[in-house]
Amino acid sequence: MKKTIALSLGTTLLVSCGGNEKKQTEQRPNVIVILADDIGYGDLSCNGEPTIHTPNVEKLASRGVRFTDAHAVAATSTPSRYSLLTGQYAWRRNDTGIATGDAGMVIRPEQTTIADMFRNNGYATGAVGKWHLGLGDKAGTQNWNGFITPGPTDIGFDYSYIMAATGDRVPCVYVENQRIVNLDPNDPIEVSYKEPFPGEPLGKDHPEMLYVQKPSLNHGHNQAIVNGISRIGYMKGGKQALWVDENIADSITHHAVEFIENNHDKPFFLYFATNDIHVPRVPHPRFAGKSGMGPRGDAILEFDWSVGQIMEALEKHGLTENTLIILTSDNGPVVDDGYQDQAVELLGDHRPWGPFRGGKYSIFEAGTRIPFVVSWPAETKQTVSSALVSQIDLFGSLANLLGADIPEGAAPDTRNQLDALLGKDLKGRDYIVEQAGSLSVSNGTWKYITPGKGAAYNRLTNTELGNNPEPQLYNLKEDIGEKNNLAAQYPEKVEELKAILEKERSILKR
Ligand code: NG6
Ligand code: CA
Repeated sequence: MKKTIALSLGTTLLVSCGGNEKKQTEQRPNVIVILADDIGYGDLSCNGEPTIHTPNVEKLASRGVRFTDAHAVAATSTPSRYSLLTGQYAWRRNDTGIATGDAGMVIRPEQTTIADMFRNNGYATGAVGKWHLGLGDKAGTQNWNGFITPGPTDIGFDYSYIMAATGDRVPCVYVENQRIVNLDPNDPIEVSYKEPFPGEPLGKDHPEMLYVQKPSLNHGHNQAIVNGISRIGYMKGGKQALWVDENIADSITHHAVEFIENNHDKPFFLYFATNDIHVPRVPHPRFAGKSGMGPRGDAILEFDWSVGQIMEALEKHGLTENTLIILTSDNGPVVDDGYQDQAVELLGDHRPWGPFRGGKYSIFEAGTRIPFVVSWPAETKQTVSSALVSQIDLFGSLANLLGADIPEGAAPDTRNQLDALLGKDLKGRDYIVEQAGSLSVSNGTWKYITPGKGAAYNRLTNTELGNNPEPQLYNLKEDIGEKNNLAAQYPEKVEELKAILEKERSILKR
């Protein structure tokens, strides 16, 4: 397959040398990464849970490869996104944890990202939706009232329309091409993660002002109040620029569709990172009450709608066949992530984590084993693949697809797994490395979790984190729920997997 693609791109290049520029651009696939937030393996009906219906994702999967053993690199957003975009494991650095809303750029301008790779190869590039990778040079020093730099354009994105961090972190505004949208210069915005602004009411003191959603008990989320919801961090001013929570999906989907429309006649790379289904979950009234599971389920339906809008836009421009869509999630699911949205009470029989143990924040499988669909109608057919794949390999695989070189030293951890992604190789990687409180390594059958001092359980979110002072070894083929720790029984397996991890870690010391 790889050969065929290389050949077809090569052939087109020849045609282009003959003077037909248009032909070349027509044949290179557009690439869209749809990155959901906190959607678990079991949250999409294509993965088999009968409790929810996500028809657009099902339609996408019916034209592509649906993976059962695909992984994000980390069980939270910032390190997961960092790894996907840079092709470097986030755990190689110590400053890639969950970013505040005023964090400086986590990915530094001098790094080469997957977006740089596309841009350098003649693609139009866009980032729309949740960012959570920092903006500006250093924490707390951004010029929120002017041009915020460095920003997405410095790491490969020509166009950006983003939320700085998460829905529950200030500033609650959209940033388009590194300027806050709709900002009234007479009402400048101020952001702090250190000190509250005198005179600005906080959620912890004014529960009566939280008319949309209140935080769960002891969860924090009790600082700045925006639209009747208290958030993490402090902000002041910028009233006209504030987003409306129930319109976030509409707004970012609209901008993603607009990016497709503006670039339909040239190859493009779109990184579309939805806000759904992160907290606070405030879906538009057209989805409210539709899932029977409260806002969490309704936000899943809203996510599915966004996917449908992207597919419709492609269809409208005749781009369905030659657009490669990768649909996945940044980390596993969580039910109560800090707001009183009835997610626990209304969950019923739904299993967001599917058959896996743990969830978001966890080194058990549900932390990083995420939904993953690759659809490129010109090249893929409906397949269910148990190949071991990781988001770390999107960079290397797509570089291979383009015949692009990755500069020396960049993206050190990414590998070419294009055949696995397109469903031609059903084995995938030899092993994957995952990160939560501890690190783990899995070869698809055996999984080793390094001993860790962190808490075993997160009582706020009701998650088994998987940390254990003892080494853990699970046979995922026989024990998908990671219940039987076989480390004492198979010390040689522990050594084998530990050695892989040590080798990976030693790359740091080169
Ligand atoms: C946690 C937040 C959680 C969520 C998470 C980041 C509290 C108690 N919990 O600190 O609500 O925002 O960070 O989620 O504040 S992520 O998907 O972006 O990584
Ligand atoms: Ca997330």
